[in-house]
Amino acid sequence: MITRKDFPEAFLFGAATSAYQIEGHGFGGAGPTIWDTFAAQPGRVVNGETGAIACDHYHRYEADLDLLKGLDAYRFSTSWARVMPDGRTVNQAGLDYYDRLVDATLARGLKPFLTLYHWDMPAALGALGGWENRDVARWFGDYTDAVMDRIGDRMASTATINEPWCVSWLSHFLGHHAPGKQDITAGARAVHHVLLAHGEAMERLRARGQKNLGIVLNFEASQPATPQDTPAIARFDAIMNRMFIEPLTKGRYPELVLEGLDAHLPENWQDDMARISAPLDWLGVNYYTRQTITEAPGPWPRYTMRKTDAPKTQMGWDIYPEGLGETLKMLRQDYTADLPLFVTENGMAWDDSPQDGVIDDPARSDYLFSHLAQIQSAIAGGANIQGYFYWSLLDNFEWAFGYEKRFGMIHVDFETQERTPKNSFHAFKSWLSA
Ligand code: IFM
Repeated sequence: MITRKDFPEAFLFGAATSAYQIEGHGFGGAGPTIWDTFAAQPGRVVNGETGAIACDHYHRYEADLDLLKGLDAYRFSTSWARVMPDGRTVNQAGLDYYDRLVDATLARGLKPFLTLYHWDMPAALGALGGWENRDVARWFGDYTDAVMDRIGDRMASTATINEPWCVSWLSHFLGHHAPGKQDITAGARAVHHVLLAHGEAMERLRARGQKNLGIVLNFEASQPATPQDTPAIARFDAIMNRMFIEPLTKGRYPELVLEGLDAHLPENWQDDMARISAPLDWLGVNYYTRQTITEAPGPWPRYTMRKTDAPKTQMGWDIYPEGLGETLKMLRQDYTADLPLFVTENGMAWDDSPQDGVIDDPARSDYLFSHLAQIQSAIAGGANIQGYFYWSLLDNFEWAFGYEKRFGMIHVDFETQERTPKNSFHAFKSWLSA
């Protein structure tokens, strides 16, 4: 078993959360988000649940951050709709809250890793077309400035957007997340505008002299269901794993993406590529699982997922730690070379319930340490990986799955808001201090 000492001394260990999933969006003058609109539509979110109360972190952040003592860093997000309830006007109470949160983070010796967008677009901007509207880049730039005016002086690191693939493809083409569209043109426009908004925010952040700027992308390993499915794998890999990193680092979309999206991208998209590919200081890598892919009839992209009998999490996701090693290798070879990487999310949902006040979750400890071993071995092979954040600190609002799926290292009883650290959290903390 690897130890803390097998990692470079400066390597950071932390935990991650996002605003809408934990804060309690009903408090502090936050405005409705596209997730509130989405959850109000029957069948979109399990039980129609929302982030209105979530973990009530808005009132409990001091005690929650106490739990993190002994770790090095805390990855959190600011909520666009809390800071700008109608998408334009600044809510000072929202900024006051983040001011307090950042001070409380620093007071516990934790480095603040900010993500500016983790999916809570103000509903008012969603109504104007959201990510399909090119103006979103300017709206996001204005929001970026409002946040940084208040807390930019204390950030160890800032990411523009969390998981552009989910913000665009999962939400506008696959329809699983807000706004729930299933439309290839909406998907293509959202893909491009998310990148453009990132480019705009990077310019604003650079102009302010902010340091340590990046973006967080999600990646999945893959295997073909049969040898005949290799072409489908290439299309899956292009859309899932290369559709954002290639524009960001090389200023172009992968050929296999253009094969399906060229006709649907906004006019003159090529003119934006220089802004989109401005240099990053680091890349965030979110990794959870592997997919088994097979060819499918019908329109592009003509692939689908196959179920396997591999061990699974509560989400039904295959547990495949080697995929993290494969992803880190692919990134270094094909795109990022020596750019610093952070594993900004990795973790598993499990059907945890306290037994006499104890939550024994050995599967989560195994998941954690087997993924850390992949990172350690990548570093030993020369990869420049500088930190790891477990997803998530707390059980929380798991988007379309509501509160049913528990990713936390800390159990949350959503009736009483009682927190109970799970055994995996105790194991992580003692591993860190050994
Ligand atoms: O909960 C999400 C998070 O918001 C983004 N990345 C994946 C997590 C688990 O699904």
